[in-house]
Amino acid sequence: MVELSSSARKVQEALQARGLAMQVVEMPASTRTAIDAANAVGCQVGQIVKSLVFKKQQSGKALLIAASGSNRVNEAVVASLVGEPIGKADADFVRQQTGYVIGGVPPTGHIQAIETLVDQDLLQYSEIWAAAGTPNAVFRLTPIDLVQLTGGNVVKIY
Ligand code: 5CA
Repeated sequence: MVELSSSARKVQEALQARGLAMQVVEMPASTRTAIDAANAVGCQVGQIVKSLVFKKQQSGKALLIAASGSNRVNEAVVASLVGEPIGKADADFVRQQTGYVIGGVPPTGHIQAIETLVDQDLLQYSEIWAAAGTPNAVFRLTPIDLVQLTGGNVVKIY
């Protein structure tokens, strides 16, 4: 078994710590974007979980949206769900809040707990794939696993 890089290992350990058997895999090809990840894994783009970090504009807190790879977040819709405007986070904020770089941000295993919303469109699939710490690491899970792992509310994001 090939050893995982340190960021991917952190995600694997976070899953293990929760008693979950999911396996982080490092792919030979890039999984930096949802399209890359779908090509690398051989699934539909919609089955890729994008872990998108936003900043709540009043509280300054991070909000993670676990979105289907084929969807775009409507910031106005989400703002009304969370009760304040949201804006896209910059790369530094993402790193500081999650502990991971853009393109590898996982939906769980962050350096601190982050309020999360889960895109309801992910629930139509029997299996989905999420980033696992680096731009070529992913793990397979079910939508129910995602909801449990993140503690996120399942919502319509557009
Ligand atoms: N590994 C893949 C699939 S699991 C992945 O992480 N996809 S992603 O969509 O969650 O992450 C890439 C996202 O990061 C892009 O959709 C985009 O919203 C965001 N992003 C890319 N570049 C920047 C940037 N410079 N600043 C802020 N956000 C960015």
